[in-house]
Amino acid sequence: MRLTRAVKAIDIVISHAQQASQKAESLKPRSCGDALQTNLRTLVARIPDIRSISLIDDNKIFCSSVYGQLPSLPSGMDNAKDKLMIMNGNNITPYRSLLVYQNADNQGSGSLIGIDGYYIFNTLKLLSSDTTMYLKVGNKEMYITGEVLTSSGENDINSKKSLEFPYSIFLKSDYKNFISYFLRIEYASMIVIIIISIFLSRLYYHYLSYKQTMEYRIRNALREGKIFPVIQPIVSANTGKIIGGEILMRWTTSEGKSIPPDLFIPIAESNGMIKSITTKTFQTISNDFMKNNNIYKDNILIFFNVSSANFDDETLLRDCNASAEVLNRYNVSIGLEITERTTVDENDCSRHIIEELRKSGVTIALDDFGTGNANYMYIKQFEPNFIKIDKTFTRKIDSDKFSITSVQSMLSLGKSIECKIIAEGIETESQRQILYDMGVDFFQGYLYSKPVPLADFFAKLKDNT
Ligand code: G
Ligand code: G
Ligand code: MN
Repeated sequence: MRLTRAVKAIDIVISHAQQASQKAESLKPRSCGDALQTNLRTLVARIPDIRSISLIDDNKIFCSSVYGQLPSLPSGMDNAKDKLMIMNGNNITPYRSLLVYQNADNQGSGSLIGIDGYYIFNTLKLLSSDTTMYLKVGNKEMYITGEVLTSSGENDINSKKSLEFPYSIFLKSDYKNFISYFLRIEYASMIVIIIISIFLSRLYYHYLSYKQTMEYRIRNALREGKIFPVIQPIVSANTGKIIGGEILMRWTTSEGKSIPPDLFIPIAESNGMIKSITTKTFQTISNDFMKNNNIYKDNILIFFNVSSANFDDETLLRDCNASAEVLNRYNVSIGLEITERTTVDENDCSRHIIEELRKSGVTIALDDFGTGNANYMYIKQFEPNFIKIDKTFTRKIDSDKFSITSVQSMLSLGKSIECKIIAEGIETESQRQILYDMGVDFFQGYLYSKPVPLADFFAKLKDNT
């Protein structure tokens, strides 16, 4: 762009010399007299940019606008039209560079026009601004300082050749110039780029540290189905028939390692991911029953574990209602297990949610009863349909007096508030017998089944006669 403008400007300067030579030659000079000299000087005065006009014949200067002694023909000139030559000053202007324009025919007659180098390098200087330009004619180069150098032979790539006259203009690709140009012109952009880079690297840093967090890992695992539900059947104490089951989460990493729920559920509760886990679980289970597509003769009760965080907003309510709509088609109903590990605060929000859940026909069980610190408070708050006896009591039921007393007290509490009792963690026939004799309504434990994939549960339900 700047090169094009420079060539245009220099072309104009040289065209003035061309003009001068045409005018001088049209004077049809024969011999050099006062009249001719005056005419030449008048042309020099009238035509811009030019410094001298000399007339040549037989390759010799015979008349000139220059006062005094006739200048000698610069060496290297031959008969040619529109020929240019850069000179490091001559005897007319010893300290100033000069661009000489020559127009001569085969007999060596014509004219020689001197253009002051000042017009050339000043034009280049004006257009150069930050990167240096220079003019090249033959093997000579004229710089914006006015300096004339013989070409080293290595030229910068960025150049433009004049189409009218035999010269080119080069743009000096000077590293230092480029940096200073960039800093000066692109100063604001640099600041913006630096700020954006800092911002992006901070963002990336946060992203990297976020990737280390459990929140990220849980979110990813949920999306990839690495956190998935299994179900443990719950059976009737009287008939041994499956009446439903408890949904329990499992996490198997890509490397095949399993992360126990005792580890990731409390973390998910503290970072809020538990809500996403709950939502995903309801969706998965509904889909599984839909795929199974079996309408059960006896109602099946599916328990989902929920945490106090699930009572913060209406997500749980929406999840339950959406799932109930699907599950009810198959004669399956929803139960929620409320753990005592973290307490659900009694406030307007939780009260409202519990009330609405009840209206939607959701069954409520108090989980891990007697192990936390909310048991009797929860009775009033949730008016549960079930109390689940924790496996710590079951484990010692045939040896520990305290466990027997605790279970007895839970049974009598259950009777008085019309609440059914489920005993968890039944592993042996002896435990089953004792708890059965005491009056427990339902059993859950390894004696019947470990938590199993939903498909296995559906198969068990088929044989459930
Ligand atoms: O069977 P298991 O060892 O997986 O259960 C460990 C604990 O994790 C249990 O106390 C159970 O209540 C809890 N848990 C399992 N799945 C869920 C779930 O989906 N939500 C909540 N809140 N707790 C769960
Ligand atoms: O806390 P919650 O009751 O929701 O969790 C039930 C837990 O008990 C699950 O981790 C489940 O795997 C485990 N569990 C279920 N049946 C048995 C059992 O018979 N013995 C033992 N030790 N654990 C059991
Ligand atoms: Mn439970």
